[in-house]
Amino acid sequence: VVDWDVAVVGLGSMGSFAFWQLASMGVNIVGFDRYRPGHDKGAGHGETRIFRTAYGEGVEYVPLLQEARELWRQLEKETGVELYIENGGTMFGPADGEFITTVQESVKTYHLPHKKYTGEEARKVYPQINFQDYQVAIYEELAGYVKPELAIETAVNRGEELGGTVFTESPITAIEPDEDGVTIRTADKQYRVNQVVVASGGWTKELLPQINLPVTLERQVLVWYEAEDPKQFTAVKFPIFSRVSKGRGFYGFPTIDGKTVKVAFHHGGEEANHPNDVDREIHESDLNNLTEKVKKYLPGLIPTPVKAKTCFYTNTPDEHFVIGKSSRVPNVTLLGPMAGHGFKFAPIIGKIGAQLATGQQPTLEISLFNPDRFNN
Ligand code: PYC
Repeated sequence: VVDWDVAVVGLGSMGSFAFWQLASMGVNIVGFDRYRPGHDKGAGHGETRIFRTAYGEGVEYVPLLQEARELWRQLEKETGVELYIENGGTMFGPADGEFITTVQESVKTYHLPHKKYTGEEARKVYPQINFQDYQVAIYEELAGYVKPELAIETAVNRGEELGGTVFTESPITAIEPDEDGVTIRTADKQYRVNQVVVASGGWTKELLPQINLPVTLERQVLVWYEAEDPKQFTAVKFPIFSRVSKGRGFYGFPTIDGKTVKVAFHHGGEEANHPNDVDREIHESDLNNLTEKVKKYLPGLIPTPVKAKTCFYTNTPDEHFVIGKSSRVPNVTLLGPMAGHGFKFAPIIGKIGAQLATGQQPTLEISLFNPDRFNN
């Protein structure tokens, strides 16, 4: 006898959306989170997250992003909550850089609405950003930002409304799959389910040691700066931006509070082995390099940080996601780790998780994310 058909372990970015999708299918479903969904202890917080489809990390991601966009809109429609603001996005970097080259390949392959500028042209269109002459900028219409904490809470609430059960403040201490199903344990209880969807990000490695995932955590710091003239940085005037060069990124958002602009580096943070080891304090050294970048690229911001927060990525060796079933464990679907660029995909990854956990073939190609690919 099982307690539920499917359990979702981790109601963060991917898990909350899998929970919604499974509940939408009418599956008898339970979700567990070690904190409260929408918390700031993992990788799903910080007020804003980038959405973009002209993808610099691989052309293969574009169909997933296109369906993710539709599903962001679907959750908004079902709940009446605004989650995705499509204010456009500017990706820029050296013309021959891998990121910009792949952005252009994505645009070309999928006919994505866009404009291409030289650095000099881009400075005229978006004077808020001091594009360099050697850079090119690709402006993409179908880009913008999503609201991470609100999105997670909304997906979980919608899943509950559709019949799902949620346990918050309930850390799972063990996942024990066998040929007939899966036993999952908390500190004082055990439950039996037919299938489990594991979406526990940085905690996945310790929960499923038998998969031996070669992932490492990387601390990241998000920093807010005040704008001299906030009207220049509203979503109407200012797109999200992402500048990648030699594997490291610098990205930012329009103001959402009418005063400050959030920016951050993508990669280049300290490594950690476990979420508990990620340093949550903010240090002077976290802010200095970013402030230098702000001075160089965003002259309309006052280069004194006014707020900062930490989060972490769970990186894979090839920077692609881990999605699917592993041959090492039966009845388990892995949704993540997401290698530091996953949030925007949450609705489609949730849908794929729901398809896999109910024995369906995913409608989109996911072989790039095969959990068995590391051969370790
Ligand atoms: O995918 O654009 C992105 C991103 C920025 C920071 C983390 N991921």
